[in-house]
Order: sequence, then structure tokens, then C-alpha cells
Amino acid sequence: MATPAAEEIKNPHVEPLTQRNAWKALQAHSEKIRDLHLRTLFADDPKRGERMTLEAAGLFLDYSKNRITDETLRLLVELAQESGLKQRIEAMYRGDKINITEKRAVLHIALRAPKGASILVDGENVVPQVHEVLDKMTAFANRIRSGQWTGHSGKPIKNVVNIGIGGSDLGPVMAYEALRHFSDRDMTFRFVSNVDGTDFAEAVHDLDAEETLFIVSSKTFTTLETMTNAHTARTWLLEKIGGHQSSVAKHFVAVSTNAAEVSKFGIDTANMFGFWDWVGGRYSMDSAIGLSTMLAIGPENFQKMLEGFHEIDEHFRTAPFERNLPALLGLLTVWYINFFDAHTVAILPYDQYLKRFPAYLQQLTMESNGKHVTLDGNRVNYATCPIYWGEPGTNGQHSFYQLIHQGTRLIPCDFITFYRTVNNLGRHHDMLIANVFAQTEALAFGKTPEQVKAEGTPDWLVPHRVFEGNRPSNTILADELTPKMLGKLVALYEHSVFTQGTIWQVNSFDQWGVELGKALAQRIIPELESKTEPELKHDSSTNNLIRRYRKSKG
Ligand code: G6Q
Repeated sequence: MATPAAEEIKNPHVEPLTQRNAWKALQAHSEKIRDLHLRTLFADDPKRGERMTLEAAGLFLDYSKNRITDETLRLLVELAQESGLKQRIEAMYRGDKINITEKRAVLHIALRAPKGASILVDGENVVPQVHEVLDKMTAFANRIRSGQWTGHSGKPIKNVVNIGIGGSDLGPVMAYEALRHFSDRDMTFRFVSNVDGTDFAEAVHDLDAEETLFIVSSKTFTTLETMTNAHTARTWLLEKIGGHQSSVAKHFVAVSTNAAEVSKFGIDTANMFGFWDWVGGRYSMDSAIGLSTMLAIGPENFQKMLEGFHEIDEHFRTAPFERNLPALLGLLTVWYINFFDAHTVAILPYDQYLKRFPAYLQQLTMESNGKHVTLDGNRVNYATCPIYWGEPGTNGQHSFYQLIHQGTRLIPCDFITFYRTVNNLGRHHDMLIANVFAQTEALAFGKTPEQVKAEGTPDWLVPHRVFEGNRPSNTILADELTPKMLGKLVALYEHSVFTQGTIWQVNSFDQWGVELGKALAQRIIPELESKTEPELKHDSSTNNLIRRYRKSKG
């Protein structure tokens, strides 16, 4: 029986995943090509490395080193069609409430829609509101960056501390690191997220409070970690500058959807930058949550980042699936997760500026698709989201790549790199890029026992030195890591996640799985702090842990 919610979002009727024709065909097909080696695929088709590539919106994807044939691609595209991907994309772009468990539209694409576009939520065009906030952020950023906005003692702001967690932290941190080259080097940016007091203490230990601005970034303005850190920041500030409550307004601004709580905290709502319930936390780095990014790189660069996002949004909406970068990336992931029993995907950026990109993608992918029930509430009978992980290259090569090359797990990898660097030091860049190409070549083609023997390796050592190869990878190449390029890369993965979620028929936009632990922590905090011995009603392990901690506090 269709749920009312499913009707509400005009979800096209789709068969349960394992009953779709394309799924069954893919299953049969995967049996046939399971043992086909990339060596054979390349030998049989000398043009494969040129043919199985896709260039769009300034991104070049080489997907030839995947364990696929033309037939695989055809069937994956068919699966996307049978899964209603086209209709789901239209529903998202139209502002339908596709986040059915929270009854919300999902419109991060509206955050980067150009002025003049029209996207309706409950009959209202939201694009003008988006630009109103962007204009307000721009005016504020200009005042801070020019020194016009001063702290309570009249000094201009030199330090910006973003306080937020999850979606209100990972994007801003990642973007700041990625775009450091474009940032104002006279300013210092710090990010505080953890409720562990160390995070705050270390972030501010060398900062002059009189020159410091805190951005409290919280959609709800009720999150335990963020509010705890925000209160600690207020106490720190008032202590340092001499206790003027009125000066809070000069050193605190808020990014939130909750004006009442912002005002209660003591932040002037004139200095509050809003966003909307149709922006999910992990999809919000290009909303006002990106205020720290704008302060760092300036409004013009922020605008370019939005243009990059938008270019991929348009590509995703209009390109046929076989020529659609995010769709293809998403479908290839489905291929390995569901037909090769892969459990993880490695994100390997060969650009030091992207060092936080894997961490950012962990939330985007796993909080979105780490689900075990379908939209209509049935338990899935197939695997959903893989574990995403990674580190920048070449560092990873000297640690976990061993397992990717010779372990027993199949780990599809995304290598991401750029033709040009802003730090062109001697031969560094050629060496960096050589390592990308070498790794994907080694993973795909490996080294046979014959090749190892021919090198004069003694027989007993040969098995240890053999590389089986046939390890799949994508290579994503682009010009240079600019604000615009960062927007493109993030949008690429946002829509790849959407594609995967659509195939798996999960709600990629809620995150109920984070609730239980939060609620239990609220119950345990008073038990840890109680002056008298609390009556504990947890399991024996949790009770024991609580008692031990209380005892250690004395
Ligand atoms: C993201 C999640 C989550 C959220 C944080 C912070 O999609 O919803 O990571 O961003 O829990 O929430 P607030 O912004 O409300 O503080």
C-alpha cells in the first residue's frame, strides 16, 4: 500500500529494487564478468582508456579502470531509469517534499540558483530569499574584511572562530582548508566543534579576544555541543575584555533558522544570517553556514563557488545518464556495493588543500545513505551506503594502500587531482601527478607471477610480491582547485549520493540514526554530575562505567 507521503511526493511507482528487470539483468551479467580482468578488457579494446571517459563542466572523469563493459553501463543506466531517477531529480528541483520523514523539500540546489530563477516551496519562490541572505552576508563580509566592523574596544576583527558541528562545521572547515590560497592571510580562522573542551581551549589560546569574532553556526540553535561551546566562548570573551555584556553583540553573530533562541543568547538578530528547513545540514556549506568561508575568501570568490555548484546542478538535471558525471559515479558505486560485495569506497585527493575533503564526504555520503529501510518503511534486502574514507595522496601510499593493492577486500577508489597547482615548487607537481597515474595503473594491472619471477625474485618470495591487479578506480582530473572548482566537486558528490539513494530507495535527507545516542547522553549527563549517588537504570555495563567515572571524579 502506498503511504500518503509517497503520494505526496509523486514518487513514480518503482518495483522493489531486487525485482527490477535491470537489477536481475545486472545480477546475471555480474556473474558473467566477475572474473574478467582489467588486463583483458584493456587488451581487447586498445581505445578503452580514451573511450570510457567523460568530460563535462570542466571535470574530466576516466572510468575505464572499472570492472565494467559497455553492457554493464547500459544496464546500470537502465537501472537508473527503472528506479525513476529522472523523476526523482525533477521532484527535487521542483521543490517537492521528497524528505518524507521530515516533510521537507530538499533544495540545496536553490542555494546556488542565479538571481531571477524561480523555485517554489509551498507556492513561494525561495530564490529571492536566498539572494537576500547572500547580499546580507556580502555586506557583512565587506565590513569585517575592510576593518569597518570593530570589536568592543574599537579594534578591527582579525580572528574568526566558527562554532558549529556536523553539517555546521565540516563544510566550513573543508572549504577553508581547500581555499586557503584564496583566503585573506591577515586573518586567522579557527573551527570549534567538539564538546571536548580541548577543542575550544586550543582554538582560542593564542587569540586576542578584542579582535575575535565568533560565528555561532547552528540551524536549530539547540545543539548540545554548539551551545556549550558558544556559552564557553561568551564567558571567555567577557572575561578577557572585562565583562561588558553589551559587547557580545560586537563579537558574536549567528547563522541559524531559530531567531528566538539566537536572541535569547544575546545575539542581535540583525546579525543573524538565516537559512531554511529545506537545507539539510550536510548540504549547507553554500548557505549562510558558509559565512566563515565568505569571510575568508571574500564575496566574489564565494559567488564563483556558487557558480561551480550551479554548473554541476544543471549538468545533473539535463545530461543523459550515460553522459552524466554524478549519475555515473553513483551508479558505479552501486555496481560495486551490490554486485561485488564491496564495503567501502576510498576518496583519495592528490591535493593537500583537499585534506579535509574525505572527512567532509564521510558525512555527506554516510549520513545520507546509511539507512536500512526504504522510503515506504520496509527493511532493505540489499546493501546500501558503503563506508567512505580516505586521506590525501601521496601520504596514504605509505600506509593503507598496502591493503588496497594486496588485501582481500575490493576497494573502489576515487583519485582526484588537478593539472595545475598554485604552489609550483620545482618538480613537486609532476611527481604528485606521476603518483596518481602510477597508483591507478598498479591497481588495475598489477604484476603477474611471471613478471615477478622475471625480475629474478626467488620462488618462495614470488607470492608475496605478486599484485593481482583488477582493483577498480576512477580518476577525476580538473584544471586547478579554485572556488568554482570546489563548488563543482562538492555538487558532483552531492548528486552522486542522490543517485545512489534513489536506486536504494532510501531517504537520503533525514538522520534519525543520530538521535538515540544524543537522547541517552542527555540522560547520563545529570547522572555524572549529581551530587548524590544516582539510581542507575541502565544495563550493567553502562551502570558500571558511570560508577567508575563518578568515583574517579571523587
Ligand atoms: C546534517 C545533520 C547534522 C547537523 C548537526 C548540527 O545533515 O543534520 O550533522 O548539521 O547536528 O546541527 P545544528 O546546525 O542544528 O546545530
